[in-house]
Amino acid sequence: MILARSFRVQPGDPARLERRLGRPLDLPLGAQVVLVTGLDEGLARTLGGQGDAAVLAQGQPAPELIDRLLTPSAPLLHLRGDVVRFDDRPLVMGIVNVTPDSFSDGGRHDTTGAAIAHALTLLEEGADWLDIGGESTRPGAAPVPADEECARVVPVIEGLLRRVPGAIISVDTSKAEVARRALAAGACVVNDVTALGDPEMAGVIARAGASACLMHMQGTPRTMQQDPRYDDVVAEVANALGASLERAVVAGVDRRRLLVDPGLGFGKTLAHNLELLRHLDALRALGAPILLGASRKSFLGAITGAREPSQRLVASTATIAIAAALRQADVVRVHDVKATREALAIACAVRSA
Ligand code: PMM
Repeated sequence: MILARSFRVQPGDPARLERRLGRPLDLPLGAQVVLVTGLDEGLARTLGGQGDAAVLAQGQPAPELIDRLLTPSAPLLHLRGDVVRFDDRPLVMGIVNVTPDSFSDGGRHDTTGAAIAHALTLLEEGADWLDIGGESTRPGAAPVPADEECARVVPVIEGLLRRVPGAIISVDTSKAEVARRALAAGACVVNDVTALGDPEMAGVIARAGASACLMHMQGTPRTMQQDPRYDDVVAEVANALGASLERAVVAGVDRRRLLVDPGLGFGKTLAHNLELLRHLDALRALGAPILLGASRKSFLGAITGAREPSQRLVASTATIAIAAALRQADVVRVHDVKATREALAIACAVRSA
């Protein structure tokens, strides 16, 4: 993963960066610089760096500088103060459902302590990012009041950040109030499966300077699987996500902080899900990184015959590996982090061979 971190040079930074880059640097205190890590050696050398790192010039707003210098072949995502490029491999978002009733892991991590322990395990297994949710979106699920949802997720976010201060955390919520409190607790992304269904949501994200994932859903979790219909599922999902992106931008959200997600299983039949998976490239035209949530979903069980979500590991990792090999997913939302990292290692080795 290529990470670009922009900061003003503080006492101690020049010596540290000179050690890292193996050469003297002219870095006046207070200058704005960008440290880029995760580069391949050739590019690092071209940029005057060494190993996997380079320090880029000063004097311009860092994000624009990075955008220009690293002309991207894949979209960029601004996440906190970092710019993430997805050339290397998709990021792995580990799922932490602090719910009694999620379809796959409901009731397994529904205390603060159990959820934090699970999150730490996912980080150890290689998760880049944790998605913490307090309301099930399974088909037929009933809504949870905002206070109850906050009581589930906020202590987990706070406790986790006390243990792992740099952790990247999204809150999986469709309520602006929950998003606001989760962002105040230290989450930096809102994962909204209703793509701004709450009229206050975009304002909350904009004011916090947060990132957000906008997911497509037809209907609501209560009704979405009753009779989903589309004339052209790929075009309709792409158009709806495009409209959600524009609404977010008009409300003041930084476009570079937005991801899109086709919402597999959210108001979609098996045929719709497969059609979307086959044509994820259509979403590339939106210019935002693509997040994919296929993990353990029932459409996979409909193909393989695995009735229990926990039996859908191979199907989940196969789906993710295909999307990754085709460069059609930039972030994958998964329950099984270790297996996903292995599958991605193979897919990415093949695609870059
Ligand atoms: N799926 C679920 C919940 N949140 N968020 C995004 N962005 N994409 C998804 O596909 C998605 C989601 C349902 O799965 P879970 O109950 O296992 O969390």
